[in-house]
Amino acid sequence: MRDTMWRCEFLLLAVGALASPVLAADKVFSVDANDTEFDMTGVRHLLLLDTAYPRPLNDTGITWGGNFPSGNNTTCASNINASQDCHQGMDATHNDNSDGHAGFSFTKLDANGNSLPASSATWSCMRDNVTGLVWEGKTDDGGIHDKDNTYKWGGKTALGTGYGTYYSDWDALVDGSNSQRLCGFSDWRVPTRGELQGLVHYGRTNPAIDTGYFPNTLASGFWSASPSASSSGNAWYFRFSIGTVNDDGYYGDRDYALHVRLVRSGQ
Ligand SMILES: [Ca+2]
Ligand SMILES: [Ca+2]
Ligand SMILES: [Ca+2]
Repeated sequence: MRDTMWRCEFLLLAVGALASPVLAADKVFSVDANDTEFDMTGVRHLLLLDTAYPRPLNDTGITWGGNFPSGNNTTCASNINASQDCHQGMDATHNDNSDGHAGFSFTKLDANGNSLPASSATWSCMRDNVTGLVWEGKTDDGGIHDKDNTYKWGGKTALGTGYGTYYSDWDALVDGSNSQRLCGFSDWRVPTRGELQGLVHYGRTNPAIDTGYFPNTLASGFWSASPSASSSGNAWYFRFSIGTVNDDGYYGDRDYALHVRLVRSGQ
């Protein structure tokens, strides 16, 4: 199992290196090598989906490391083993909390897509300055962007159509965001599994996301647009409670009522 793990990590690194020289390569080490329920089939799917991910990846948000011979090193300053997550990637090279925790870099956008200062108390969307993606801001106003809304899987912009059951629950969110030109854009869609993982802040929990830029995020499951390749009744989601994939390391039944945060890409 361990040998297979390393091989997969190498492949992920190779894919990322081709995609961008700014890769935060240690993202792949978020997989727990001691997790006996870890699903190698899932890693293969991740490879396939992320091969078409032509942009830099975010780092993990983890800024501390283990400390020899025991405990944690909260500043990542004197670890014996220098090959820890906190020494690698954007969190090490661009550690600036003024634009999002450590290596994360976000810009708040108003409803028309204009950039706002970091101090702005209200905003509609968040631009990820590392990945280039723009994310829908959730609300608590009972509207289509309300944080409490849930959906079954498979509406507009879901991937792999025609393979199994596709529900249309989130169509009102996709169509509504496009028709209102949320933040100036009309190409909103449900994120791929790789894009959604890029939002996970592995340095915190409940929710595992940068809450300074992503308020109104429930510590719960969020669908990706990515179906399971091995089961027509399932699809991939992330638990933003602790940042793991699905409930059990596998994938979720498409009739689960989960949340959705839309994304858009391009210029
Ligand atoms: Ca790192
Ligand atoms: Ca930052
Ligand atoms: Ca609400």
